[in-house]
Amino acid sequence: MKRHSITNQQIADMLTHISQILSIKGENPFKIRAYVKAAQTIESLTDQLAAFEDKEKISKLPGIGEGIAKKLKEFLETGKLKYYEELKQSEYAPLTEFLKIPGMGPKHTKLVYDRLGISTIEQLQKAAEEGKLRNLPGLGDRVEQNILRGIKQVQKYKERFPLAFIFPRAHDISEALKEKKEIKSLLLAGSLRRMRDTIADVDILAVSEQNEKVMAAFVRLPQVQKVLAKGHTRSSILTRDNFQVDLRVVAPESFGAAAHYFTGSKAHNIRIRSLGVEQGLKINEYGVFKGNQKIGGATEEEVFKSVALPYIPPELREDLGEIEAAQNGKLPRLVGLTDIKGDLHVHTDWTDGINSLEQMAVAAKKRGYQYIAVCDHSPTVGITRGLTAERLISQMEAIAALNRKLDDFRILCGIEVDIRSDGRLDLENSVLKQLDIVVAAVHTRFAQPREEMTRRIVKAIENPFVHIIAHPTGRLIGKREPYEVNMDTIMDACRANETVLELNAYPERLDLSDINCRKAKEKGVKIAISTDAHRDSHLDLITFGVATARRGWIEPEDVLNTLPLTALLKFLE
Ligand code: DGT
Ligand code: CA
Repeated sequence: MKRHSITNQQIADMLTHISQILSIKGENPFKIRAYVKAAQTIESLTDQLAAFEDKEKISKLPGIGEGIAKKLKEFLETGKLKYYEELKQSEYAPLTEFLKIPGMGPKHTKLVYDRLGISTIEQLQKAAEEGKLRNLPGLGDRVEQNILRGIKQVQKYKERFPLAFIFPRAHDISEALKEKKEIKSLLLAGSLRRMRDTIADVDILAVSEQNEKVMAAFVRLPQVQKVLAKGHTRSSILTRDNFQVDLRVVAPESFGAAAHYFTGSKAHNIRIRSLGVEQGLKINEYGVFKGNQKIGGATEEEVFKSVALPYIPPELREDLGEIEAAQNGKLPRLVGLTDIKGDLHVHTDWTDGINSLEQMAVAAKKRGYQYIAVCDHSPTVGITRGLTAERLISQMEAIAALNRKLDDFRILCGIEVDIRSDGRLDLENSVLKQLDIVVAAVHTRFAQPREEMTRRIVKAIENPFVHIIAHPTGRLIGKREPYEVNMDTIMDACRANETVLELNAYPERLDLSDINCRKAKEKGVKIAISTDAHRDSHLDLITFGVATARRGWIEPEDVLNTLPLTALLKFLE
C-alpha cells in the first residue's frame, strides 16, 4: 500500500476491526472504547490524516490518546501496523463477522466459539436451527430465535450495501482517480448517483482518450482486492470491502449518453429508449442516432431533448411517474441543500453527543443555517445521562445565555422525548410546554404488534405539545427492519394534528424512506429533514436526507426546515 494513499476511511476501518477483535477476546472495556472513539474521530475528520505534515498533531485530536497516536504514526509511515498484524493472527479475529448479526454481541461470539467451535455464520445458523445454542450459559430459547432472525436479515442484505457504507468509499476511489491527469472528468453513476438507500455495485464513468493508462491506474488502486476484468473500455474490480466497482472509459462526445445510460435506472432507460423508437431514434450508451447519423449524446440534456423531455434529476429516474410528469410539465421542483435553513434534531454533550451547545451552534451557523433545535434524549432511552426535567431546565438556561451571545442565529430548546410502550411520553406536558420544539420517538419495545405500535405513535402525534415524530419506522438499514406500523393511520393522524414526520438523515436510518416521503407528500403531511447529529461534523449528513427527500419527490414547501426562523417559530406556536 502506498503511504500517501491511505485514507481516513481505511484507518477508521482498521481501528474498528481492532476494537472488535479486542471485544471478542474480552479485553478491558476502556481499551476497546478508546479504539471505537478514535475510529469515530478519524471518520469525521475533514482533512486526510495522511496529509498531516506534522504527525505529532495526531495525538492532539480529540479522543485519540498517546498509545493510539503512536500506532497511527507507524501505520502512516510504514503502511503497516505490527500490533494489528499480530492481532489478526488471533483465533478470534475471523469471528468479527458475527458482530454484524443483530443479537450477536462479542460475549455470545466468544461463547459459541469456545464451547462449540463455531467460526462461520453457516455453522452458527445450523447450530441455532438444531437448538444447540439455547443450552449455553446466558442464552436460552429467545436469544437463539433472535440470532436466527438476525442471520436471515444479514443474508437478505448480503448482496446490497447500505448507501452510508458505499458512499464514502466510492468517493475515496473517485478522488484517487481524479488525480490522474489522463482523466478529464469523472462521474459516479448507477444507483449511487440516484442515491438509493442501498447499492449493489458502483458504476464509474471517466472521460479520457487514454484508456490504457486509466485502466492501469484503476486496477492498481490500493482499494483493490481482486481484478475481475480488465479491458479497453471497461474494467471491474472487487474492493477489499467486497463490493464491486466498474469503470467505463468514454469519449467526450458520448459522455451524456453514457451518463444517462449508466445512471439508470434500467426501468427508466427502457422507457426513454422506447420513446426514442417511437420517434425513429436509436438511443444507447454511445449517443442518440437517426439511422447511422449521430444527432446527440454529449450531454444528458441532449438525450432528454431528443425525446422531447426536459432534464430529469437522477433521483427521480425510477420509472415511477417521472416521465409522464416531465411530458406534462409537472416535474416537481425538488428540494435542494440550499433550501435548508436549519437542523431540527441535534444532540450535544449534555447527553450522548460529543460537542457542546456552543460548538454545535457555531458549526451550524458556519453552514449558513439560521437555527438548530437541540433535542437531547429524555431519561428512559437507556443512555446513562438522559435529561431529567431539572437538567432540561438548566439546559434551557444555558441555551438562553448562548442565544444572547449569538448574532443572527437561534438555538431552539427542544427534546427528543421517548414514546413509552403505552404511548405516554417520558416527560410531563408541563415540562414539554416550556420548550420551543418537541420531537418524540420510539426507542424501545420495537416488537410490539402492529396495532399496538400504531396506537402508541398516534397517541404521541395527538399530544398537543409534540411537533415532530423522529425516525418514524425505526429502521436501521442492513441491521434492523422497520417495526410493524400502519403508516396510513400515522400519516392521517399527522395531517389531522399538524404533526410533522422527520426524515432522519442519519445514513443508516434514512427514515422516512423515499417511498414514505412521497406518500407523506400525497397525504399533505409535512416533513422535517434533520440529521440527528451527535457531533458537529454530522451536520453534513443532511446531504443524505435531502437526497432521500428528492427521491420522494419532495419540494421545498413540503419541508418544515426550509422555513426561515420567524416563519418557523410561528409554525411551532
Ligand atoms: P445497483 O447496482 O443494483 O445498486 O443499481 P444500478 O442502477 O446501479 O444497476 P446496475 O449497476 O446493474 O447498472 C447500472 C446502470 O446501467 C443501470 O442503472 C441502468 C444501466 N443498465 C444496466 N443494465 C441495463 C439493461 O439491461 N438495459 C438498460 N436499458 N440499461 C441497463
Ligand atoms: Ca450499480
